[in-house]
Amino acid sequence: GQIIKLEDYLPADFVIHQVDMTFDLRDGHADVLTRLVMQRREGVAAEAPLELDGDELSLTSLALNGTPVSPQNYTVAPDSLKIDDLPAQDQFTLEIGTRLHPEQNTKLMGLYRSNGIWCTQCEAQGFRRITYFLDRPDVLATYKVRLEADKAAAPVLLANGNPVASGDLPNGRHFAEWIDPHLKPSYLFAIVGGRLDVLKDSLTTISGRHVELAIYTEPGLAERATYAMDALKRSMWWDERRFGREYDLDVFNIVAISDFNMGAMENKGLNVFNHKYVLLDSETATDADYAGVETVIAHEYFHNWTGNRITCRDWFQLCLKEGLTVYRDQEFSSDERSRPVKRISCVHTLKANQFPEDQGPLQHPVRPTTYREINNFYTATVYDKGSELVRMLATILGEDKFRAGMDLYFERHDGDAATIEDFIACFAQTANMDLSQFALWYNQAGTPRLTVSQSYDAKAGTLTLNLQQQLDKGAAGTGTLPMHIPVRFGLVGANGQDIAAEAASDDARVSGDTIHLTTASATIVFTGLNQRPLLSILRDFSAPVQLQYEESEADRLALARLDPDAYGRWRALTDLVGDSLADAARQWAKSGPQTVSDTVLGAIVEAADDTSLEPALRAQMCSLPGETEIARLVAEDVNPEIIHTLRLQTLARLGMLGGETFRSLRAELAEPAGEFSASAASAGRRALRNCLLAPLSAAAGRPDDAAKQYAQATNMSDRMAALTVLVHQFPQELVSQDALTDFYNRFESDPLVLDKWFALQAASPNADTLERVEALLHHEKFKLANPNRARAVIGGLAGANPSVFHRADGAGYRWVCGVLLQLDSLNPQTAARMATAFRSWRSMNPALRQQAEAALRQLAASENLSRDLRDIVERTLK
Ligand code: HT7
Ligand code: ZN
Repeated sequence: GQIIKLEDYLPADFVIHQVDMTFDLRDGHADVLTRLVMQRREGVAAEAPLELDGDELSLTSLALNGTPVSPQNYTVAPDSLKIDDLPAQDQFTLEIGTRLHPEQNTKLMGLYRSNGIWCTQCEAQGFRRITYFLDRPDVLATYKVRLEADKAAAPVLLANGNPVASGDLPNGRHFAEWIDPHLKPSYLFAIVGGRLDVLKDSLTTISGRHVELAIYTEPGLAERATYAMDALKRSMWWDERRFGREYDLDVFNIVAISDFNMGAMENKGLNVFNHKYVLLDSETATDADYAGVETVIAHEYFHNWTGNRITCRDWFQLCLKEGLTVYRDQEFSSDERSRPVKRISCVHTLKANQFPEDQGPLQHPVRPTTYREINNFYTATVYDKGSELVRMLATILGEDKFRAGMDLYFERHDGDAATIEDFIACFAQTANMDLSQFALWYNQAGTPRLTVSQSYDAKAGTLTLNLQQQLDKGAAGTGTLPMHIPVRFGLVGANGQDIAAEAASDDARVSGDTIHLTTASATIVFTGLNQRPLLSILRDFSAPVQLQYEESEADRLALARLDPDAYGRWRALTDLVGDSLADAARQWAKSGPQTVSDTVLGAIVEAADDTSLEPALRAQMCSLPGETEIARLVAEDVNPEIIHTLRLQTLARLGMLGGETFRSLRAELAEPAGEFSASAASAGRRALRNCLLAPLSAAAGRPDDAAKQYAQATNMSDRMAALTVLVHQFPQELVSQDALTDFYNRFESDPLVLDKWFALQAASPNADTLERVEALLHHEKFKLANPNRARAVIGGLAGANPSVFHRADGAGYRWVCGVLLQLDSLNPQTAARMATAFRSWRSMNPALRQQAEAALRQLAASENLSRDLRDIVERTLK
């Protein structure tokens, strides 16, 4: 496939001032008439033709200024339309007719039907599947849209912007017209039509604008959008208070859709969501689902300013909207919930998803410079590392200067298609700082190693810290220059309080609680210390680096107990537990079974029981790292089978050691029936109670507690926690099979809950899982074309079941590749995303590496691979 390069960027030859579209929606096909008011950009050669993008399109008419274009003057193909002989300077109108077949659109890009509902997905390049267009984010226009459909089939007709007209038409049809007064790129275009229920509300913005809010769902489900609506209103208020950003239309509509490639889409005034991120109640959704809905609702809403009003000049700048908007949604959740708990969960996600990407074959900088398929760049690096870069900027500048930079960005670039350079320039100006070294973070791929060593001189009362940064060249081949790394820290005294740290001779590299490391190596001396402090390093995970720090077990244990910074306590304990498990796994592979020390497990028990900490944090501290996480720490020659057994045995030993404590905690934390609250505090108590069930059950070697919890559960968090223990720890027991059957019978008609049922079985670490998963593919409720269902089964196995995916005989790899090939013919984007499960194949042991490579090479040899899947497979093999 063709490689697109950032360095080749040129503005389009033509501008589009106005877009008017009419959609005639019918069963079987949709006719689209698009009227573009265009003009050649100043300075462009008069003879330059107009080249429009298309994708699988069929042209039905073409007229220039009202007159059909003669066939000699244009060349048309499904993926392009080239028109010659256009006016040299004047404005002209181009009318383009296209016929679409939404029911056959299984790629779910462009116009498609989901359970009968007409809906669109245009980011990144879906608009070109609706009409021929300059389908690029720097072409901004205002849009007017008219929708016509059968009134019974589609009583609701929605588009971007504000509604301006509606009425009846002959033959039981009707129409609706919408105008979006804001300039927007085509990727933010959306229409929806169908039989939909609605949950309505309204809000008055800070300047007094009345906004009608509506969440549309499939029939009968609107009530389940209540929490999403509440999250939306809180998001709108928060953006006003925290960033001074106000909403700008009369309506804000959200539509929940069953078939959707990603989480949600921020189309102007008409967000379209995967229904997973809208529909909730306590019986069908876990606390994690609630938190996910809050985050995604906020994220898409925040895009209204960071993404929509200020968009990206080109797709290389994707992190400009995504990294920044993730930062904003994380800040929102931190303010709404618990800041340390949110931060820990983000760091956990970053390490689990972004670190392997950054350290493997799919590595790319936060702002990439080349791509073959842009859909494959909606990655953890662009989103999550992108957010970390914004957070570092806030740390380096401080709250006020950061806010001033954001204000300038909003003011200077409102209505623009901007770049990362534009963004950084705003902060450089308001802070009066040279941020060119910081900007390297956007261009240099990879996770820098931050090596820290310390020495304490009791006589002199000094602590000398040495910090070194090193970035290795990885798959992306980008630069390795030292970057600006803000390292937050604390010096903790024996009494558990921070000691005021004085850097020798007012070292300018130390400012408050932050060391600004800008060189490859730095030595910093702290003076005036009358005791050896505990070094609490990289607090708040102030930079996305791999910390290499020879820290004694005693120091880690002490920090896990004493650090006044909650993140610091979690960091010390999880590093201790993680390293202990990784060391044991490595050693096991060499010389047989190993265990983690009782001291380490005792620290977990102590954290679980520490009532000075909030329960959600205690749950984070006492959950053992997952198998994939342990594999990441082992780093090379990984044996997933050993890790699986080691983890299960460690869980059992933790359950033995914590027995009494864990049981009484579970009793204390039990919630009186009928008193469900979705609040973060209640969710935290459930999280702590539920995370103790796994070790207790493993220690008992019996499913009784889990079976009892399953039977008595009154909410989905408790039910899923119990069912997970049953299915994963006691797969052969009758109670486990009965519980699975009960779960199915209860929720058979609820697709979102059924996804959990499919995923849980695919993630079950058993000898017969592959056979069971194969059978699931033939289950009457399995539909490969539905991305959530496909992700549940393929992702459940490839992403959440390491000991089966990495089976020694390679059957797991072959099974996944086989299903991916089938999925690719329906939905390349989803297939490509699932294929990234192979990204760490080189860290496996030699026998597994060989199996993985063989399976991938066989997949690569398939003739009809999509560009999406081929791009991932070929880069993974490189
Ligand atoms: N900006 C949205 C990205 C998105 C997307 C991208 C490619 C294909 C389908 C898609 N659906 C949504 C989501 C977001 O980050 O807010
Ligand atoms: Zn986004």
